[in-house]
This record gives sequence, C-alpha cells and structure tokens, in this order.
Amino acid sequence: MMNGQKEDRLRAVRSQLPGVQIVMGDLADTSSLVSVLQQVQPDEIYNLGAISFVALSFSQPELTANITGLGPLRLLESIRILGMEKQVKFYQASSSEMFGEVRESPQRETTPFNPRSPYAASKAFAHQVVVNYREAYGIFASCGILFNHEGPHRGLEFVTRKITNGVARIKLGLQSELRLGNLEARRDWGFAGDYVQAMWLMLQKENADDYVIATGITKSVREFVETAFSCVGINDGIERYVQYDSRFSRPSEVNLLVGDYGKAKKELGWEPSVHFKELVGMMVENDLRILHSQI
Ligand code: G4F
Repeated sequence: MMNGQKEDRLRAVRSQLPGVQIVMGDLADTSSLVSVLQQVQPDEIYNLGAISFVALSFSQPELTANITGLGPLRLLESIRILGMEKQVKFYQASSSEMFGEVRESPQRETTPFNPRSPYAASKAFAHQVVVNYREAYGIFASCGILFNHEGPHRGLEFVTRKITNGVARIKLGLQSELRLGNLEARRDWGFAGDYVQAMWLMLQKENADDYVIATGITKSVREFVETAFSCVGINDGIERYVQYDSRFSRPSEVNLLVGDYGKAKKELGWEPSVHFKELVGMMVENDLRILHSQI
C-alpha cells in the first residue's frame, strides 16, 4: 500500500534510474514476499519498508507493529523458506529512535534501547530479530542504526521538510505562519545520500554486523527553524511566524539523540560529507525551486 506522495517519490527515482524495475510486494503478506524473491533472485535486500512516521505510530500502533516490526521477520522467513540463506545479503534499517530516553550519550552500537513510541518498540523488535537470524541461521544480515537522515525527497510530514517547505512558502508570501510542536527536541541530522552509501558499504563487508550511522552533532528543532529562516534572509522568523500547536506534540518524546559513528568510520571507512547548514540550505533551495516552478 502506498500513499500518493510515496508513489510520486518512487516515480521520481525511476525516472532518474531508467533501468530500475518496480515489483510489488507487501510486508504484511509473506506469500507475496516469497514470490517477489523467487522472481527477482536478489543478491542484496535493503529493507527500508516501514510505517516510518513516529507520530502515526501512536494512533496506529498495531499497524506499525505489523509492518515495521513483523515485516522484516517475514522477509527473513521468506529467505529461509526459499533456502536463500547463503545466497542473499540482507540490510535492515534500524533506527536511533530505539535509544529513546537515552541511557548514554553519544549513542553507540552497545547503548541499551529504551523506546518511547510504538514505532521505536517495533524497530527494536525487528533489530533483535535480525541479530537472531544472523546468529541462528548464518544469514548475512546487517543493521544500520540510522540517525535522522534528510534531504529534498523527505516527506512533508517530517519536521525538517515541513520547516523548509514552510519557510520557502513564507518567503514567497504563500503562507503566513508555521505551526509546530516541540521546538526543544534535539536530533542528529545528516544527509540521506551519505547514509545510503553507508548501507551499501555494510553489505560489501566480509561479515555482517551492526553500525551506528550519524554525524555526531546534535541540533534542536528550534535551531533547524532558525537556520532555515536565515537561509532566506529572515532573522526573526521564530518570533514572527512560528506558532506552537499541541497537535504536533507526542504522548512521549525523544528529547536528545546524538550518535557516535566511530565503528562505521573505522570498519567501513564511512564519514558524513554534508554538514548541518549545508543540509538545511539544500532543502530550502529545493523547496524554493519547486514553488517557483508552480507559481
Ligand atoms: O521529523 P520527525 O517526525 O522525525 P523523528 O520522530 O525524529 O523520526 C525520524 O527519524 C528517525 C531516526 O531517528 C526514523 F527512524 C524515523 O522513521 C523518522 O525518519 O520529528 C523530529 C522531532 C520530534 O522530536 C518531534 O516531536 O521534531 C519534533 N517536532 C516538532 N514539531 C515535529 C513537529 N515533528 C513533526 N513531524 N511535525 C511537527 O510539526
């Protein structure tokens, strides 16, 4: 099942990569996964499929557990059903949300999980299942514990794109306020393109393992908003345009995330290449370009 925005993003990918073929499967249905794997005979599987919007997981916890938690289990079982354990490499998109109310900072591969949402609890379940299938059945299965990764293709429901789109609209006189929830939450924000490179590097290793992928720098939502406004030359944007709206606050919040990517640097030779200001600027520019083309 896909909403319109996701379909648009998939079409955009396909138009940039003409050789890409889209085959439909459903993480809620093992038989469809078995048939996709049979048809495609993949060397590598990257499971990025999930109900990935944390806020939605509070209103649809069972759906989230089914897709985000059980989906990877179904994929791994499909590999086993088909006897592909030695033929395929599996990547699981684990999430920094699993650290939740953090037990140490910065968070690394050994930091205990303390999830704060049905989404995070589902990701923690999936993560442990992947580790178990690696140990129990010898499947080459690696988890990337990815901190927030952003870019022009980010959905509008996530705070970064909501901000850059809102700021661009305000700059062009198309919008007069930006309604947000908690401005004090801190995240470790990196560029999605860098993080995709890390996923690929994990599956090129000789042995499967788990890696934190992050920038090591944490910024608040407030700092993201200020930086986005400053990109369009507005210095008092928060006071002038931002309104608090309790609808965008969560029943339980993750207050601080900051990752230690030391293991990925040492073992994968990976480092982030895009820094915070550049990332925000790239996203604001992209939204301005899109809006200009629509006016
Ligand atoms: O952009 P967010 O919705 O992303 P969140 O919850 O950090 O999760 C993202 O990153 C995870 C990796 O750590 C992924 F696993 C996950 O799938 C997703 O990609 O919210 C970021 C922060 C939160 O603290 C939220 O409470 O922004 C705060 N926030 C404040 N106002 C808002 C808003 N978030 C949203 N979406 N919308 C608001 O208006």
